[in-house]
Amino acid sequence: MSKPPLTLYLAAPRGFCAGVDRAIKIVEMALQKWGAPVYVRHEIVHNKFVVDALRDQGAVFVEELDDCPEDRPVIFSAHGVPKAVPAEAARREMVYVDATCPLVSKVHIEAERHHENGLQIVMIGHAGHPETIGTMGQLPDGEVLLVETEADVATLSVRDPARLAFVTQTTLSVDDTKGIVAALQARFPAIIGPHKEDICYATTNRQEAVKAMAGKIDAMLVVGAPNSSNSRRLVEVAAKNGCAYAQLVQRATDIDWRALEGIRAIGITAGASAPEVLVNEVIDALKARYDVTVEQVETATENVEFKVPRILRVPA
Ligand code: 10D
Ligand code: SF4
Repeated sequence: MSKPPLTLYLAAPRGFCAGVDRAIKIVEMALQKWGAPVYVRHEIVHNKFVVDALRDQGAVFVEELDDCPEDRPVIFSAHGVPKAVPAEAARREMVYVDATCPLVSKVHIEAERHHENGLQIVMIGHAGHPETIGTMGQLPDGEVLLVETEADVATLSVRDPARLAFVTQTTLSVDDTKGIVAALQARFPAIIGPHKEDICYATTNRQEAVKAMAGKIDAMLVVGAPNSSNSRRLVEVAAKNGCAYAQLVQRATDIDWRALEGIRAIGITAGASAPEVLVNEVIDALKARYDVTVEQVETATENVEFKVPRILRVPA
């Protein structure tokens, strides 16, 4: 029986960003330098397959510093950590490597600078997400107030409306964040912030590519993990921009084939923490059922690269 035709629009850029690349490299280099086990506080990036592969090489993933022995190195995940975490590691005289993405660290520095200037900070982010916890944890309690929605802005209680700044999580929806920033500026006209927001280049580019294809596809598959903020935003962006069906899949076995019945065009992208091998697995699964024609939708090219910390560049 002949297979039905399917046009597969492949988003570019998709998948690993420079911060994820660097964080994975840090764990691999630490294992080479110090041998196993190397401890990692939190999933180095939000992807089970990346984590499993590193675990196979000798990384041990824990949620708290207290779960690490003092005589083994510990790595902090790409999402960033509250200031108290490296401080505690130093107090316990542990060897630690901070894999926080430099673009997240930039937001930490921004928050500190505003605080030094006497401003209270409003963070736009998702409650409970490790990046939000890390950024808010750069400053004493009460110095950073969290807002998640425009409605939160309306009920926000601040120390002094004339002395405020805002920062954001790096993986938010660009469009939703515009609305929240506008609500903050309307309610607190003196609020200081970055030029637009702190959403990073990788998040912005992946959302742009999805927008460019959303109108011409019947369905969208986003390769990524359920706890990956940037991946989940890509599903929302597809749906909000006219794609009738958008699903987050960790790998090919997650695809809901019933939901895809009758489709003629599909979009594929991957979150910043999703390895390309899983994208290829999803494409191969589609090729097994459809007569696939692949078209790239390239809306930007990326050539960002971050150096690993100096401690890993010198032999043990
Ligand atoms: O949940 P998330 O999008 O913040 O993290 P994930 O590990 O999926 O992707 C990398 C993004 C980081 C480390 C935050 F900027
Ligand atoms: Fe860094 Fe952006 Fe990647 Fe997060 S998504 S790790 S901020 S480059």
